[in-house]
Amino acid sequence: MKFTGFILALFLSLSGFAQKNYLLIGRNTGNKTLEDSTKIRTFGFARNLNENPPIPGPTLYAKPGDSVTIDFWNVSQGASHTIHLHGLDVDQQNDGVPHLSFTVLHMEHGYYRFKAVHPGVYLYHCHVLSPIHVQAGMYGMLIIERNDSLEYMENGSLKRADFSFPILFSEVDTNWHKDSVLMQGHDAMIHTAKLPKYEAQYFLANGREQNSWTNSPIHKPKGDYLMRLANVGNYAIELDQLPPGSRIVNSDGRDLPTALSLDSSWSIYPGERYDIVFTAETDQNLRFTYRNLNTWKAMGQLIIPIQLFRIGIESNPINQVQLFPNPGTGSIQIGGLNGAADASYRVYNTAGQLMQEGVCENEIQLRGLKPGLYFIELQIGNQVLRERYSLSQP
Ligand SMILES: [Cu+2]
Repeated sequence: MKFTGFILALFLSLSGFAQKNYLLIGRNTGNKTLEDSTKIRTFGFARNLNENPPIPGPTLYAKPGDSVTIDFWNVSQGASHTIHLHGLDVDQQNDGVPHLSFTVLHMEHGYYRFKAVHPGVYLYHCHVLSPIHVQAGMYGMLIIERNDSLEYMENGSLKRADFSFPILFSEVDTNWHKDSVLMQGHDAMIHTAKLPKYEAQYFLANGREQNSWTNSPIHKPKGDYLMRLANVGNYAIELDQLPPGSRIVNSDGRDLPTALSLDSSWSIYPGERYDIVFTAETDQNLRFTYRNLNTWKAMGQLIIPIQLFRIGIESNPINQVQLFPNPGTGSIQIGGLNGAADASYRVYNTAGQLMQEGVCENEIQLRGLKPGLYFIELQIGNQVLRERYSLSQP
C-alpha cells in the first residue's frame, strides 16, 4: 500500500497537477470608501482576520488538473454564508447553494473542493440571499489558466498574448448597503423584507471607479492583450468601444471553436464571462456602458484607458521597463532595466515641480512626499519613459 501511495504521489508530481489551497474568511463588518468619500458598509471575503474584506474578493487561480480546496471560515456575527462556484462543474455538495449543499454559520468553517478542468474565467460568490450578499461585496473571480496567464486558444491553436489582465464589473447602490437591508434575517426560507428598487450610483471594475482608472490606467508596451472579463453586477455591460480587431476566444469557461469578431456591439449579462484578445498599436480607451436589463437605459459608464509607453523607436529597450507596484507606498521596483548604465530618474508633482531625482538602479525610494499623483521620468541614454505614479498612504 505504501509503495502504491508513493507511485501515485510520484505520478501526480510528475504530471504537474497540484493541490491548490485557499483560505477565505467571510465577514460582514467591512467598509468601502467610494471616490466621492461616501462610506458604505460591506460584506466580503478577506484573506486574514485583520483584513478589511476587499471588493472584489481575492482572485483565485488554478491550472487544469489542479485539485482546489477553499477553506471557508465565517466570522460574520449573525449571518450565514456560502461560496457558490459559478460556472464550474462541481458536485452538489460543493455548489454552495444553501439547502442544496451546506451553509456555513458564524464561527464555523467548511471546505469547498473541486477539480479545475476547463481554462477560462469563473466567479465565486456567496449564495445566501444572493441579491443582498453579492451586492454587499461577497464576490470574486476565479481564473483557470493554461501554463501561464498569457496562453489562450484561438481557432483551435494555442497562442500567447504579451499581456493579460482581468476585469470584473459590478455596481454599488448605496441604499442596499444600509443595515435595514444588509442585516435582516439571513435565512432565505423566512426572508420577507422588502428591497429598495435597485438603482446603482457607482460603477466599478475590479472595485475601482473612473478616477482611479484615469489616474492609473493600464500602462504597458504595444502588443497583444488578453482581457478576461466577468460581470457580477445586476446590469448588462455593453462593450461600447474596443480596439479594432477585438474578438472573443473563450465564453463562460469554454474555448470557442472559431473566434467571434467584436466589430458589432456585444454585451456581458450578469454572471457571464469572456476572454477577449486584441492588439494595441496605439493608446486605447476601452468604454463600457452599464445598462438596465429591463429598460436598456444607460445607468453608468466606465472608460478604462490603455496608455502605451511613449517611446520613439520600436526596438527601444525602454519598452520593457516597468514600474511597480503602482499605486504604491513609495518603494518602487523597476523591472526590465537589465543593468542599463547611465539610467537616471526624476519625480515631478502634478504642478510640474521637480520633487526628487537621482541615479536609477533597480529601485526608487520616494522620500517625504505626500500621498497623491506624481510623474516619474526614467532616462536611459537618450530614451525617456514617463509614468504616472500614485503614492498611497504608507
Ligand atoms: Cu453571505
